Amino acid sequence: MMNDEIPNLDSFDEASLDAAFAALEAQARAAAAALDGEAAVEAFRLHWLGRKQGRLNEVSSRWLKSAPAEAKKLLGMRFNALKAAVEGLLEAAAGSGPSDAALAAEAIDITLPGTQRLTGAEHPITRTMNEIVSVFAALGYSVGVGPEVETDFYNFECMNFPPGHPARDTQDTLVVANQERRPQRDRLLLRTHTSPVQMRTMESHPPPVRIVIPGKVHRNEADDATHSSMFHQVEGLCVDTNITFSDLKGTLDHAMKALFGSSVKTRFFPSFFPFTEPSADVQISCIFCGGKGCRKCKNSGWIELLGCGMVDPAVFAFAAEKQSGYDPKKISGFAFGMGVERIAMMKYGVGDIGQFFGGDMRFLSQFA
Ligand code: FA5
Repeated sequence: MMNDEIPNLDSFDEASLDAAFAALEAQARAAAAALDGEAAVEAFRLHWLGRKQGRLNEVSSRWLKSAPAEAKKLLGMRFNALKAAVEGLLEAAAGSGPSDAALAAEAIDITLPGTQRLTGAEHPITRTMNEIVSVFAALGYSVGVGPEVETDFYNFECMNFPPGHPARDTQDTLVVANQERRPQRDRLLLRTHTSPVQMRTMESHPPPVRIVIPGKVHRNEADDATHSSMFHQVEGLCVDTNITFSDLKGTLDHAMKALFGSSVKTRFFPSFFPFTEPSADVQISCIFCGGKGCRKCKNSGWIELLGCGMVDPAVFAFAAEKQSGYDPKKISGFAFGMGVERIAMMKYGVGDIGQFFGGDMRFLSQFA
């Protein structure tokens, strides 16, 4: 960018002025043609148009000031023309973007394979839980949720497990530490089942109620192939006038057929839960051998899948403290609760419950 110093002018006739200005414009054009990058364009601007040390400023002070009065007009016109030419060059250089060489250096090879992003997929437990919920949603059930950290009252007492009742031992419980000073019913624990949400629903909604409640539960149990200390359940509750055990059987038989195929049979075995009376365990015909007997069903032809029963009047009595409509003389209902992992293991032929939670992508990607 270094050009010669601006020479002094000896003669100010038209031809000399033309030659002097043409020489300067040629210098500017040559410099502008070689510009590469923003920094070079800025240097060009300063070199030619800079207020104090720019070449045009120097032309002005050297030539205009020493020019005789009659030449000033001619010189001024040429000066303005040169300035306009330099500004034009600058504008073209600034707007023309990076040079071919700069573009070539930055070029990318669009024929190279791209980076593959993994798309997410529903976890098999989430998928199974959603599938169960949608079977009941199609029957007109709404969906509810409740807290995972629950009080002793909701998890046990109002579900008819009084303090010290031996049925509490069937659900070995993880409790929150240092709550000895609280009344027992207010002490916090990790809910051992989704059944407390039955009561939370009834307390906030008068009958009729039809609701399914998916969620996570915790028990202080040693992990093995079919047990986990954290697992998921889907609870169901239906309360209305004239709800009978036949309604319960018909509903669950339909749900099992929807989940496992229309050839599946169900049978109901007497069982015990403090919050239902009568209570039953539901078994389905073995989906692996069609009921003939195999290793999976321990040669019985049946697999136990969930618990259920008619809502115990003692549970309605707790609900009626907040919602008078739950008068067991006027209404009745059924409830059920199923383990999501057990159902997912059956549906997908998974032999070890721990695989759902191990985070092994080789296992999980099979469900993507
Ligand atoms: C209950 O939890 C009752 N609340 C179910 C119920 C609801 C009965 C409403 C009547 C009316 P149970 O403890 O059997 O019941 O557990 C229900 C299901 O959870 C079991 O059938 C099983 O599939 C699953 N389950 C229980 N413990 C575990 C565990 N440690 N790991 C994985 N799944 C489990």
